[in-house]
Amino acid sequence: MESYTEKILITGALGQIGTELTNRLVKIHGAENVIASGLDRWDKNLTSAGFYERMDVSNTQLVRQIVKDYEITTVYHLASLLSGTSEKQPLFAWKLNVEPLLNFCEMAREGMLKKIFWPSSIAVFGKGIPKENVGQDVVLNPTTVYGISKMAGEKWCEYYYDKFGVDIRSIRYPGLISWKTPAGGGTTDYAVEIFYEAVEQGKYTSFISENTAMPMLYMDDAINATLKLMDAPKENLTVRGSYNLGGLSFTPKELAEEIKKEMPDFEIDYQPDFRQAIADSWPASIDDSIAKKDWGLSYEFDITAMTKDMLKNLKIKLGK
Ligand code: AKB
Repeated sequence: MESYTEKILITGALGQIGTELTNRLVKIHGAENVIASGLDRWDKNLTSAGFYERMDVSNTQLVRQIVKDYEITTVYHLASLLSGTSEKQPLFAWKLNVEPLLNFCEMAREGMLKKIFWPSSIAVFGKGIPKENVGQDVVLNPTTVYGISKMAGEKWCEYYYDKFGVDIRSIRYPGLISWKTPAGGGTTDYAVEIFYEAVEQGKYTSFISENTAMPMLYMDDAINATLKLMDAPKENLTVRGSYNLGGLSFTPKELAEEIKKEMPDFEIDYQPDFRQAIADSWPASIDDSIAKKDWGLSYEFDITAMTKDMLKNLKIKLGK
């Protein structure tokens, strides 16, 4: 394997995944080798990266310049508009979710980058696909703007690998649950909001109906999986679009029951909105056996351990 010092650029570094991934990368590679970037001002409480670039990831020339100036070898390109927000701004979502990815693929093709991570989503599956244990290679049929953009992105990743050997790696993330940085604009976000509202109000109104199961994952497991995939020997990888990642599968009602074990007075009711139709088009559970076989995907948190950890940390964070 070629050995070199990794210089890492993270886009979307102040987002839900970005903040936690950046801090883990700093622990592994040192702050001097990690450059965080995002649209907002640098919040030093959120990221321990050695450098921060305030940049619009759609600004092709600026991004190229930054990659050049810092001699970046590896990009974690996380900036993206999630499913709910994408439905409201379809053209912008397409532009943001696809074009900057192509810019990074081009830079890798030209030899400016060695490795790229790019997140896809369970949103690629869509209507008419079996609900349970959905396999890696089913026909993709997304019916949302977000799902369409992620499916196109996966195809571009495959194309750049097949044609030019670009080493781009990807995971189809399920809904991600975490307490450090709130999620924003997703369909699975109910599973984060519910914890904030449980701690702050003792009750929650879910925008997803009680019996709708979706695949979910605790952030610690998501970060571990991402780093494991990026560390895996190239020759072990058989998927160059994006790996299925199943995590947990539960409904709002089941999650509320877990919260009630810790907070018996917690109450939930249901007022589904436009995101229900998005959830209805997604799988309830995913088969991730190929990721387990190729690069040793594994999980630490089940729904009970996750619920306990979320409530413990949020109570501290929110001073409750
Ligand atoms: C969303 O709900 O849009 C995201 C996702 C599953 O990709 N969390």
